[in-house]
Amino acid sequence: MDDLSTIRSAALSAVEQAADLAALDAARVAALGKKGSVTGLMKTLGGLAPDQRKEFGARVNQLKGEIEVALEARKSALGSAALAARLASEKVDVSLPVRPEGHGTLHPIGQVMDELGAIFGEMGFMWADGPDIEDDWHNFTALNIPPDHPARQMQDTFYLPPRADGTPMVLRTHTSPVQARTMLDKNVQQMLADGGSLRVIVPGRTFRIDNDATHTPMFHQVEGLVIDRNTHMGHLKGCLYDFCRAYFEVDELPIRFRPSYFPFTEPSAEVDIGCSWKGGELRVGAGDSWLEILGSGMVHPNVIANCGLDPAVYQGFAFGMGIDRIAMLKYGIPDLRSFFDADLRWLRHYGFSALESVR
Ligand code: 2NL
Repeated sequence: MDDLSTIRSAALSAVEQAADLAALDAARVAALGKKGSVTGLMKTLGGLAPDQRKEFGARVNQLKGEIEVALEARKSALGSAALAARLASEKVDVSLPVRPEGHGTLHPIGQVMDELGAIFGEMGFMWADGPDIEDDWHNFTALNIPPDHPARQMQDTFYLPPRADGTPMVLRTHTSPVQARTMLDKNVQQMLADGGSLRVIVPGRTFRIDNDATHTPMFHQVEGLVIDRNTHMGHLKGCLYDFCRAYFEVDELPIRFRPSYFPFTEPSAEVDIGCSWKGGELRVGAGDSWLEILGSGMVHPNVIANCGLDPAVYQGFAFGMGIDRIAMLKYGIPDLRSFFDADLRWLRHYGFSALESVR
């Protein structure tokens, strides 16, 4: 039938020539839509004799199928063309040099904290954090510092308004309250009861009322604690020898232990490393001078008991040092106060690239 073949070629050429998806949809509506040419042919079927209807109906249906296949094919061809055009126009030149964006550096204190985490981490210590604002029990009493101890005086400690229940609050004067909280932790106590040992370091901010060339009201400390049933002074010495050699990167580092006093350890010892001041410049690991690095000792039985452990069963050692101080010594930073000036020129000089970090 002429009518059918005219409609066929018009519909198929409209599909073939559609330049975009909108034109393609217009071609679909023109053939198969409610008022479309093929739909119009369908509508004439009702007026035909039954045998003609069957034969013509089959041909119209076939045409409808043919147009649908052509629509699909054109649609996917238009899609690939659009993608190819986008790929061509959105080309990225990867050979262009990067823009000179500024990038930050790590503050020496953060760098040293990372180093401490790496060195003690290899020795099996975990890292613990705790609050800067402490109650007076965790900061002093638990650590065997009695109420009349000079460390508690207003001149040394920042006192805060008490809690609603009257508990006196302070800015922590050392990180020891975090070790106390760790020993009091029920999971840690279970782990010890099961025969394990506790090894923890606590790097963090600490606060004292002090402000001169060698003291800032906020400073940084790292303390370490080991608790089990057998740890003794020999382990303390071995651990601190290994730490000093790893941190200062000197294999033959002279180290000496001097008797000392801390309320929370008994016996207590301060640790010095050998150094020289030849030509006014500090060299660690050689020479005839000594430099005090850290304080240490066997944990006082009162501290063990205050932290919920039986001092007849458990013992251990602890140590503490100033992070700012060991950072100055290792990286030759002359003035403590410059750490906290937030001066970009200083940071560009003493800061560390994130890629140099030990993490
Ligand atoms: C120093 C000395 C030290 C500790 C800190 C400690 C903590 C607990 C129990 C026992 Cl929970 N001791 N800490 C022990 C000895 C020395 O620090 O000169 N710090 C800057």
